[in-house]
Amino acid sequence: MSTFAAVMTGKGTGAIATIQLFGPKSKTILKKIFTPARDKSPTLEAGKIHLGRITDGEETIDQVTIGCESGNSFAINCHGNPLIVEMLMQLVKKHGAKLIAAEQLLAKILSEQKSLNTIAIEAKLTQPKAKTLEGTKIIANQIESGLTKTAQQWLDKIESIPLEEIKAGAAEILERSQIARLLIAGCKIAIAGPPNSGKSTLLNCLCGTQKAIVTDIKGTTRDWVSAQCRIGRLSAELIDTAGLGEILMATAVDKAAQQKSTEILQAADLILFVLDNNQSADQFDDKLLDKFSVRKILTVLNKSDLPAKLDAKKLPSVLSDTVLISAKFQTNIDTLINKIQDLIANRQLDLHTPVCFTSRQEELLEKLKNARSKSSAGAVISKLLNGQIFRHCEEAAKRPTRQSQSQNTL
Ligand SMILES: Nc1nc2c(ncn2[C@@H]2O[C@H](COP(=O)(O)OP(=O)(O)OP(=O)(O)O)[C@@H](O)[C@H]2O)c(=O)[nH]1
Ligand SMILES: [Mg+2]
Repeated sequence: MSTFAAVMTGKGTGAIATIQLFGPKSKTILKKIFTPARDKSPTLEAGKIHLGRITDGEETIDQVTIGCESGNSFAINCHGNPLIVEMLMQLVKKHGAKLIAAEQLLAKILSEQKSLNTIAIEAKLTQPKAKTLEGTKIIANQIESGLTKTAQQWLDKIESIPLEEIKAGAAEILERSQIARLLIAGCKIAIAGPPNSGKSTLLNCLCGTQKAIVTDIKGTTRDWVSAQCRIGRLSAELIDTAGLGEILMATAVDKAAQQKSTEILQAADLILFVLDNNQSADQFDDKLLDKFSVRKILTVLNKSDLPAKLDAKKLPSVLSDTVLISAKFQTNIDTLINKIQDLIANRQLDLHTPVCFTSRQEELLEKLKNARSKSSAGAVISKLLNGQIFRHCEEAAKRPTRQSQSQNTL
């Protein structure tokens, strides 16, 4: 097995950074580059922390502490200047370590821990990326209880539980996981509507900053603007699409922007269709609605501070769920936020309930839902608990991430 190194702390400047060395040659490499402050020949045994310097020949690169986690795993805690981190990475590379991304290294370390099943490893890899606190708790709970416990119970009692019960259980988990996914990975909300209705003003109002340019000129937003923000208990990527109103007379550039807008609309978990309440209901072309393949649409009647000229009853039925606000004066935004939450994640989720949270688990539960025999169901459940970790981790191992790419080329 090779020896690997990765920067485990976030990118950019920080007070400290941690480089993890993992693999059979880790200790040998450290003995060549680490000069301890006191004990001149430290054993680097597990559980100890040593203060000292990392040197490249005569040159001292940084003062560090070395955390000895096991015989082949060491944490080099150095100063957080990215230039120092880069020099240390190049030094360990020179001595034989392969530079990889933090997630890949974590996957390797976790895979070595025989006490962890595959769901637990995936949980530990996915948890740092969860977009909401509820999401992190849901994932943590899948290790001891949740999906692990359910899968283990199915496997233990495979002879006595009816196949149909297992299949129904898998279907239920898949269904429930859709809400969990929104809490773990965040959701996408597209803001669409005719030009000048207040889409960009609404984006700015919901994310609390001036992300998108607002003017009274129709078609101000030519491209799409996105912002990450919290909406109640949700973490949402809000995307202000380019005005779709003039779709029929689009120029080539507009067509490209509108094509992008169409893709965004189709990938969204919810569309906020913003209309100007100070204009009549025919302010948009009905053909626009053909672009909406998602079922969840909330019609936002904007500019409630101006006289109402729009008769909501005249709107097509797909736009019948409405909320009246003023984005400019931030009126009724709480009602809008509550409606968004209800539409996206209308159910509270018991945080201990079994859910799946990786594409590998999802694929296996789909197979389980359609299993034809007890033996095939058993094989799928075994894979769920002890199969190879999810594919994208293995692919990531082949394809260096941007972080490790820059480290390799510098
Ligand atoms: N009175 C009033 N004016 C508003 C409100 N919301 C937006 N506006 C105004 O409407 C105009 C258009 O707002 P934008 O947010 O740029 O509209 P848009 O839908 O993004 O427009 P395009 O990017 O051109 O499609 C600006 O002058 C805003 O100040 C509102 O609640 N009340
Ligand atoms: Mg705009």
